[in-house]
Amino acid sequence: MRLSNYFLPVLKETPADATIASHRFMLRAGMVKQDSAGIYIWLPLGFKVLKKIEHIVREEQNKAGAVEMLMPTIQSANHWKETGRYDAYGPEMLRIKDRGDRELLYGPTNEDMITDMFRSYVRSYKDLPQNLYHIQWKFRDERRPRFGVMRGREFLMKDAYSFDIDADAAKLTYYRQFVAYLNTYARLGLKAVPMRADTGPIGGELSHEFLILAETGESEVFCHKDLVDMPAPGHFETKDELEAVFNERTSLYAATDEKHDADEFAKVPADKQLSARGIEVGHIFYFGDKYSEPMKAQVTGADGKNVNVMMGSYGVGVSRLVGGIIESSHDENGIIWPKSVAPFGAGIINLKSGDTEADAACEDIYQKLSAAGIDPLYDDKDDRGGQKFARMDLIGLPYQLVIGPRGLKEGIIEVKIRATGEKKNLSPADALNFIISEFEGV
Ligand code: 5CA
Repeated sequence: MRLSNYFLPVLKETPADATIASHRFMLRAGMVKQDSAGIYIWLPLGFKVLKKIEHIVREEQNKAGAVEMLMPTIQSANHWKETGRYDAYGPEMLRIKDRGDRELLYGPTNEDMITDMFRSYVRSYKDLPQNLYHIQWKFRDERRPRFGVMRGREFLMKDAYSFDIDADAAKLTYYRQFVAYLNTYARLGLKAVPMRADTGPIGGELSHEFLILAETGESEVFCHKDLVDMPAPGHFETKDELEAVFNERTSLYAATDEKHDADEFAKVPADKQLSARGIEVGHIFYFGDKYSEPMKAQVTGADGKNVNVMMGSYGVGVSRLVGGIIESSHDENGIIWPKSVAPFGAGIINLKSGDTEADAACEDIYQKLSAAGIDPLYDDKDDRGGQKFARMDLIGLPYQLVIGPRGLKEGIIEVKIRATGEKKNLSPADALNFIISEFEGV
């Protein structure tokens, strides 16, 4: 992409109401624009990152055996009346009436709708297990939308819903999602810690929130320090393997404030006790027949008797993750994208647009990086060098190639690694190879 063709409305000034780094940088880097409280326009740069996160979440869901579908944003109130949640959900739910005075709502979550869908097709234990997910916009009329996309009113969520024959089978599904979540966050460059959590309006007894530690996080958390740096588990299939990962990660203390047990926490060695703040980037639930019982979502078991299907749901805050990743990866100059979600792989800065040699060298490397699938952003604009550097640091692409007439005379261009600030003077061919090799396996 050539910057002269792109839409990147970078702001010089920090917007006054943006109090945390991710919010500030998302506004300044032209990633989002607030349209009304908690509702954002996703500008091209922000949209690109959102789609990359979505893609990784999708791949890991598919690997874990979940099947993608799409439910509508607007739901009939009838499903919610049947489960008793229409009244229970409260003012966070945006209630709508159509022209025929029928009650509708903008979905804050989809348990009720999917349980209704499921019961109309599935009859037998032979059709189980099933785990269906979608990646869809939600609306919650939050009392205090804040921190930009972190606590929005309209936000993008991946939500999966599982159906099993009994509690044991459902717990295995829960473990499988638990492991998939650990792998997902690791691919996003995050250290997310699963913690015992309150189930709130979704319900059930068993649930884990996945939190990334950040001073600006909204949740208060307590955990064993060793959980923070545990590597991604990798992919597993068997019950024993999945259960082993689950047990390993849950044997150490980790809880959000609502589930915190000071006596249990005191048993953690003092030098391993971590009390911190965190950003909730996902939440998984096992709630058995909370929805299948009132909705009579039953299948016939092997013994010929009808039983309620046992369910769980599994949410990832896709749009919140854009802010969460920035919160955990930035410096005073701007964002530092992990390679896996960077909106462009590398930025090319032409220090003298209009100079025949500089233009030709930039153009050549731009073509070659594009052909190699690096998806570069070429700053071909006619701005001052300082302005180009600041803009490139702000938008946080992992690599910068700085190309100007002076270096070219010596046969070199400068490669800057955004995360460390390290600079290398390389021939254009070596610079190209270096960047391509850095993206191997990403
Ligand atoms: N149906 C269940 C799981 S599929 C559910 O709705 N869970 S949830 O309420 O915990 O939301 C799932 C994830 O969505 C949260 O972990 C959080 O990362 C994200 N999320 C929730 N509310 C907001 C919000 N107002 N703005 C941005 N992200 C949000």
